[in-house]
Amino acid sequence: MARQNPNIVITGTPGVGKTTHAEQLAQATGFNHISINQIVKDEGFHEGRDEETGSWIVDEDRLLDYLEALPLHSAGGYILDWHACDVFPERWIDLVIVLRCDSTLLYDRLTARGYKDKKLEENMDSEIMQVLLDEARESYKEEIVVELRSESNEDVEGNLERIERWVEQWRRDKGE
Ligand code: DAT
Repeated sequence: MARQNPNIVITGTPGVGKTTHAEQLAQATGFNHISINQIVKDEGFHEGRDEETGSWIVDEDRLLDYLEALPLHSAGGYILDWHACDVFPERWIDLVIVLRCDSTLLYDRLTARGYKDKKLEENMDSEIMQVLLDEARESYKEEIVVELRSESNEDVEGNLERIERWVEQWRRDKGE
């Protein structure tokens, strides 16, 4: 049976605004917000932390088994929030939002979070080189990948309105 609600990936470099968007979108739509980082930590789907960057070394097989057991592909209505998006099977996903942010702003957000040295440098490079946008475009059909700016509160508001309209349209298209 086709799902009743779409599944949306919100991706982008750490600090770009994924959690901010995902939480507000979940509230507005009633969809389930899945913070992949949180699940990886809570469920122990990792093999410890990378010594240099402090990032989790994720056990993707166990993570995918966990997601597979959710009514994600049958019922839909999930918001998947993670800095990586190429692990989710294409058939699960209806929309991929890639958030982008000016590098000076991102620098301030990441230093405020206590990032420094290699971790800070890697994430700055990733944003400047649009690594996650390219990854999204390589992993999903071009027409479902949308790049949105996330620099101000007004951006968040506008983005949410746009995504909510998209969800309504998706439902209308399904109902036809
Ligand atoms: P992520 O989940 O991508 O790591 P976040 O949602 O935790 O990012 O945001 C990081 C910080 O930046 C947080 O203090 C909120 C702020 N922020 C993010 N997007 C913003 C925006 N569009 N306008 C203003 N502040 C924003």
